[in-house]
Amino acid sequence: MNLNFVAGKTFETIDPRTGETIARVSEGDKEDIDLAVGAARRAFDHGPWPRLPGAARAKIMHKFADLIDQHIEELATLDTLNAGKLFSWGKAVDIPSVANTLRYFAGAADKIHGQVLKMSRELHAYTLLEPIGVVGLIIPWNFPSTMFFVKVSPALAAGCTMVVKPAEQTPLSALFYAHLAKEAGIPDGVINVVSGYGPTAGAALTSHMNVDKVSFTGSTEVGRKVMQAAAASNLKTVSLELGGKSPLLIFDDADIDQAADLALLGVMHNKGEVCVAGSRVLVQEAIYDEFVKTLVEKAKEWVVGDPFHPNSRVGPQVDKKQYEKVMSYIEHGKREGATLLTGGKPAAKKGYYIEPTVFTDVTDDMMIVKDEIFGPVMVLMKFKTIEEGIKYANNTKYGLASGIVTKSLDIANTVSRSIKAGVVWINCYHGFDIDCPFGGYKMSGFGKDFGMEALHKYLQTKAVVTPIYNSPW
Ligand code: TXE
Repeated sequence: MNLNFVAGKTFETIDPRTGETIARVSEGDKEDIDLAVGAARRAFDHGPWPRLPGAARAKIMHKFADLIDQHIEELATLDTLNAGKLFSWGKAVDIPSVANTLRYFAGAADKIHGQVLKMSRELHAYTLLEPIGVVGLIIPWNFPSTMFFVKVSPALAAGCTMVVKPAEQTPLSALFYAHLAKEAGIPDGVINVVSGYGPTAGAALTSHMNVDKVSFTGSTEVGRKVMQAAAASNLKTVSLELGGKSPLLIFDDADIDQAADLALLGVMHNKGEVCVAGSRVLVQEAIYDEFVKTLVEKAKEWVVGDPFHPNSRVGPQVDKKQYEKVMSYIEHGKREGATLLTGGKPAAKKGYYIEPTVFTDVTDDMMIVKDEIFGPVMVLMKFKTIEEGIKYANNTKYGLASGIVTKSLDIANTVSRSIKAGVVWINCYHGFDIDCPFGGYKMSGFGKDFGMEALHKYLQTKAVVTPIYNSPW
């Protein structure tokens, strides 16, 4: 582990509860990415990791997971301090799940095999699944631990070596994980973490000639740049998990209490800084008025406050830039003529806290309806028929996630097949599991994180063909 980068520069990392500096972190740039890619290349071309039996890789991955379990408190603390995430959630859910993500993919490491093919001619052929090589993993700040492991774990299981670029807002837990990887016995050069900014360190990774694949989670804008850099350099493969403006459709037969709880969970969880946030809530007209009353009442349960406090449900936005972005959308919504049902203001004098906010009386062309806000802001719309609900739900450039609340199996089946999104949650929201493939349709990107599909992103197929008997091929 080398925490001193070439130029010796550092940048501040802040505590969003106060806006104050927690620490200065080494700032990696192009030269550091070069060194890290060089180390990963050597580890891939000559090191033990890709050559170990899968079971041996799995054993080390299990040790890595056990070490995470031993440090749950510290890791949850780092993500709360650095990203404003709820400590109770980090301790109970986020950090234990990342250890389990490692274990899930460790379980696959010794089950990676090709197929014997039935050829139409006198040829014997089979496929080998080989690790893709050196991978660049660029991760965002909203789930610093989860995103680190949804990318690192399948890449490790596949036998790849990697350079991870954590978001500049949240480098702390990633650096801790690099330290634990070493302690677990991951060989040198296999996981390289370079903290730094996107346009410098991140861009250097995406355009590097010696990187074979980039897996990126972040904004749609930058996703586009990642593809361009890949195309302009060595045509490395790319997978992208980008933004969303996900719809939650609530039908007339829904239990209103349950629906209001789900709607709030959908968009307020992790203070709305969730790519799958159910930020557009579409309610069928017969229950609309009653739903609004219940929702506004229940919004009060989403207490804003210090994410270390056990009663808080909404922490601060990650930094000043995101806070200002969300506040400016709220101001836009007011100016564009939407009705503010609740919230709409900063929630504290210090730090980046924003009140849970709900707008209604919106139209399709409003920015608050079209754009990903990435904060605790819901827009509420009314629809008449099932067809109209589906039309509104699909009226977005994004296609990451969606939800349906209904008691009718017919509605659930019809609507889930009509929505253009990578996941449909029926009578639940944020129903994630490591076994369930996750990734977008449309401009929300392509390539799945989670599930066995994620492992296959880090593998490539080689066909091996030989004559069955000595024929003149
Ligand atoms: O994202 P960026 P930002 C959305 C969300 C948010 C908006 C902006 O709407 O408000 O994006 O957030 C790295 N080459 N999402 O500006 O810039 C960067 O360093 C290579 C949704 O933080 O996309 C970080 O590691 N990499 C999203 C990562 O990309 C570059 C999560 C994400 O940052 C780069 C985050 C470049 N040119 C934001 N520029 C989700 N899908 O969950 C930046 N990066």
